[in-house]
Amino acid sequence: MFTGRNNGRPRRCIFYILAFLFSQFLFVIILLRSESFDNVPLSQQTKHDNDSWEHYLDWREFISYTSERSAKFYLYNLNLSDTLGVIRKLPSTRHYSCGYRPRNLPPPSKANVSVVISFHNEARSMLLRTIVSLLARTPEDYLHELILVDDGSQDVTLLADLKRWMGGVFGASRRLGVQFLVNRERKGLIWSRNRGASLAGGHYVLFLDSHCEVNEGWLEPLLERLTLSPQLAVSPVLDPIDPLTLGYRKGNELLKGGFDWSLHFHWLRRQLAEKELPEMPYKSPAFAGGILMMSREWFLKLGGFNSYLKIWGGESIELAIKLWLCGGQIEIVPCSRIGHIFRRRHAFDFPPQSDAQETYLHRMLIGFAIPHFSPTQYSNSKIIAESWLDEYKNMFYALRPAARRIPLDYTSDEMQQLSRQRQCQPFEWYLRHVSPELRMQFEELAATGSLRNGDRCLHARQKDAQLMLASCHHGDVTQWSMLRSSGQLSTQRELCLGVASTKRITLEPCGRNETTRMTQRWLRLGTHLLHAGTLQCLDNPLRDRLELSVCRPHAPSQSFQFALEMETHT
Ligand code: LR7
Ligand code: MN
Repeated sequence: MFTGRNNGRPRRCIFYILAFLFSQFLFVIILLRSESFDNVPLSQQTKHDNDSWEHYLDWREFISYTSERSAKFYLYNLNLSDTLGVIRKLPSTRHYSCGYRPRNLPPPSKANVSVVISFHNEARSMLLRTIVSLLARTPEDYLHELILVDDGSQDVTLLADLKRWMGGVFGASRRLGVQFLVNRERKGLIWSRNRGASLAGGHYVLFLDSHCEVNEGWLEPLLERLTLSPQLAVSPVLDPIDPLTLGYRKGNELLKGGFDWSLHFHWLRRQLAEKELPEMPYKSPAFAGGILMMSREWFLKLGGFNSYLKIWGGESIELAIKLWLCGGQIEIVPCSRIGHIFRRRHAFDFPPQSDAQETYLHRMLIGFAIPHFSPTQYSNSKIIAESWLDEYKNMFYALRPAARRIPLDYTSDEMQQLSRQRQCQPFEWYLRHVSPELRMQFEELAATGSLRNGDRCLHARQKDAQLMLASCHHGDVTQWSMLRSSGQLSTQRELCLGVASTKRITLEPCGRNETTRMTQRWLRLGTHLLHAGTLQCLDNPLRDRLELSVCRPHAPSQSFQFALEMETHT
């Protein structure tokens, strides 16, 4: 009996141990399947393994709450975005040597980054992919925090839902902070990014759009450059993601950022110096758009993005100018790659403006149909010109005469004070040392702006490029540029005034070869425009007629005056 009782105890023990282990096993299973990942430590969240993300984050449920379902709303393929998953493998688009080159990085305690993402009406799956790609492909120790600013999105539960999925985890782990900010009323991306940066605690701040995917190893090459020089600002090369197929392509590392005298962003081809490899970091007159990283302290010392700029546009050009003029530099780093969805036009409207003048400009500017051109950008450009261009602002006004009429509740005093404090260079210096392209555009110009004959101006109609004489006060009246060396007279859309074989005046794509150049070549005799091929003068004998006729020195119908005459340079 005793033996029997003694034999029963270990058996019961084994039973209890097995039951305990089984319950633990069940608990772990339940925990892993749990929708909330409150108790999962961050170290597990940032595994560089795509499966772990699929597992812990129930992203399907999160994205299923996307309230607006039309692709038209977002201007990209929403259904595809929803099915792509929260993270996907991206092709390696950088030079193969970028992956194995040893990097000289400071310890994370001296070089961590706060990432600021402001978004307005972004699809949930797209925003999530931006965030997850960032968390999965950034070394944990260098990522100080994520600052998400919901800029008045229509999807009002978005931020709360995001918080629900992410907040507990990141809050508990203390390794990565996440700040969720919301503007109930839309304030624009410039204001939002400034707010994010002012609350950031990392050494560096990175501004990112909300429809990006960072590629493997994006951060290290940027950090390496930034630690060499505290006043440097860097951009990755942007890899285009197609809005329809969401295909990820390699961006071009032979381009740098720049702008023209209308203060519109342009890509500029760069020439490689002898022995310069395309994958090496290179200087750029402007950022590759708005995705940029720099020391937070330096950013704040420069006053951040100019807070007078409204909603969208121009802020990265303004920052680029003041960086260069006030002792900083800009580099593009081809070993760092970030994918960005390039949409053909804005996915959002601009808030209605109360000011009648601006509303007028708005309506007028829609006629311009220049991609990425907005009324706020227009008054934003005026602020940039007034703040930094010194006497060169006349170039801007000659090309954008309507900007003169925009009333601004802004004086450039603040910028001038900053400029004095930081001992910034005059704009002339930028032309000499940073952007020879912009200087050449300036030096190549003989005259520019509207072209007046009597009380009317030569105009190339927007929809069909038909030439006519229109009121000079018409806001979008054509701005012409007369080039010194080629004698071409071109519009901003690179159409040139030419003469067909029938002697008819035409508007045609500006030619680069000698023959077309000859038919597009004009000489100036006082205010007369003499066509080099026919040796006859541009004439407006009747109200809407435009023709060539024998030059008559005092004929008012042959007198054409530009808004801005350039001085001759030596
Ligand atoms: O009112 C708004 N509030 C916002 O938060 C309007 C927009 N946004 C958000 C928006 O959700 C997005 O995440 O701001 C970000 C940028 O707006 P986009 O993506 O509609 O514009 P974009 O890609 O054409 O923006 C380029 O120009 C902007 C000018 O203000 C910014 O500088 C963007 O950062 C910039 N984007 C890039 O640099 C990517 C490459 C494009 C180029 C060249
Ligand atoms: Mn964008």
